[in-house]
Amino acid sequence: MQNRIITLDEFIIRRQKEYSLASGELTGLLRDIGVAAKIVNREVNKAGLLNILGAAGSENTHGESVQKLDLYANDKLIDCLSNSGECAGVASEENEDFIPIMPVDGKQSKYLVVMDPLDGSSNIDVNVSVGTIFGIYRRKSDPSVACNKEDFLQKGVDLVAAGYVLYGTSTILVYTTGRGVNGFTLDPTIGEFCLSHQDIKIPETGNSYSVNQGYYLKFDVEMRRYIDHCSDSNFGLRYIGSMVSDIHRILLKGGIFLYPNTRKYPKGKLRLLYECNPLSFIVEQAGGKAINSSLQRILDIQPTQLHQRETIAIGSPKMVDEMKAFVERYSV
Ligand code: AHM
Ligand code: MG
Repeated sequence: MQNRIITLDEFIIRRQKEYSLASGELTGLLRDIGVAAKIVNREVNKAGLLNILGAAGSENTHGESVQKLDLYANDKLIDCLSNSGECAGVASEENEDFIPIMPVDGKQSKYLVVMDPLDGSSNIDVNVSVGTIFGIYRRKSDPSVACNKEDFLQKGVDLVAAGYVLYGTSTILVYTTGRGVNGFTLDPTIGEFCLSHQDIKIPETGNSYSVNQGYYLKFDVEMRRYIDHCSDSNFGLRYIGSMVSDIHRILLKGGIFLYPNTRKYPKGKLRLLYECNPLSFIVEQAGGKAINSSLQRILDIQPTQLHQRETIAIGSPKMVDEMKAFVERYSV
């Protein structure tokens, strides 16, 4: 058995060497995200010291203004992506519009990042896990000019890479470049993400489901029938309210996550570009499935807006298929 520690940086570089045509840009970009994740992790871990360090919006004891953590994470990620010139633009859940990044030292990057810098941020105040979600696309426009909105409106199936960072009992970064999914746990003693979950495969099925059951009466009848079936089958209900955490559990233990349409969110709540697509890419890479309430594969949906919302059912392949069968049977 191999006990040698493999750091995220080492792993990324090794993978790059397997591609004879790789330019190193994607490698650099993934490493930038790894650095940003460590910085965000440091701040998330300090969140409980709010009363000592100062509440968001106030000034801390050093006279510096204290930012809300989701905005802090957004700024740090954008900083890290801007510094190296490996990224041509960012679209974030926190920004109304995309942000073009100017070339650094004349380097014209062909990659773009879409991200939710701190998903589930309402959980921070109560010490529950939160996460960062990211996706990487190859831009369609000429790299010698600034990127445009159409560059970001690509289907999930065109993702070059996607990942998430879960700030939980440990901090773990999980990513894929379309050739399997690997997880790296942050060892705080050496400040490195170390390979801990190699070639993750989602279980074919599971015995838990994840949905905000408080909205049950607001779901369509076919979704209610499927939820009744989960309950009748004695499946456990697990819902953290932080999608990254729920998906991470499902990836390792099996299960299904649902965010269907409700009266409040007729098209679902979650964002196609920043949440649904990157997580669907990862789950599919691990052998799972992801579809919307109209039974369309998430990764095949053509986005028309940056902040577009989408319904989602994602997780173990057999459970998604079963949900699909319920929708087909009970929808009029
Ligand atoms: P956010 O991006 O504003 O943090 O919202 C996304 C989160 C997901 O992480 C989570 O699964 C969902 O919203 C919870 O929503 P609800 O409270 O409606 O169940
Ligand atoms: Mg979010």
